[in-house]
Amino acid sequence: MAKLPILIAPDPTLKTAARPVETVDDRVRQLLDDMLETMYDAPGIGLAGPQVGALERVVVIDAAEKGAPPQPHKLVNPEIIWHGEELATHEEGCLSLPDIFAEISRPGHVRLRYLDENGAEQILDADGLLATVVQHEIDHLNGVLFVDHLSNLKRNMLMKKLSKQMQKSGKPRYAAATA
Ligand code: GNR
Ligand code: NI
Repeated sequence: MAKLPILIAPDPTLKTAARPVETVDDRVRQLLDDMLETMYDAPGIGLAGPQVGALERVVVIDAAEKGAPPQPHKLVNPEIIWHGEELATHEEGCLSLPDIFAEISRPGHVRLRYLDENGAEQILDADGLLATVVQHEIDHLNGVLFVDHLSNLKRNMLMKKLSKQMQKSGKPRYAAATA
């Protein structure tokens, strides 16, 4: 197991679509384990390949309530095959957009097809927070961040806030950014 560095926006990798996994082998299983460790450590309730620099369609999620037993999901090549008509609104955050939050509306119920860590096809029905996180993670696989669902005005405002925060934090990638 290893903790992986998480990319922070605006990193071009986060805007790039990820390629499907061809074979679920030991390398992919190791990546999924490392991603779960990274997610729990962060802490977060989801993490997608591109966030750790892997442009592959892999996702880990654990949206179990606090105090409940852990419910890790490892999803390879996840695809939404159905979504309900009703929208649900949740406040979203993202490990690649630290301390940025916004309310986002998405289908409240989705059905997913994916490969598990043994390469077997599975179906997952998700509602509530899990449905939100599944859609947030599949967006990452397509180079989409939750702020991309907002108006340009709101997104620009939040990205400016992030840039200021990162400069203040002294993270080397941001030290040279213009004020
Ligand atoms: O940890 C996370 N919490 C969260 C809260 C509401 C909606 C989506 C998320 S996912 C996020 C972790 C993350 O950035 N996954 O890509
Ligand atoms: Ni995210």
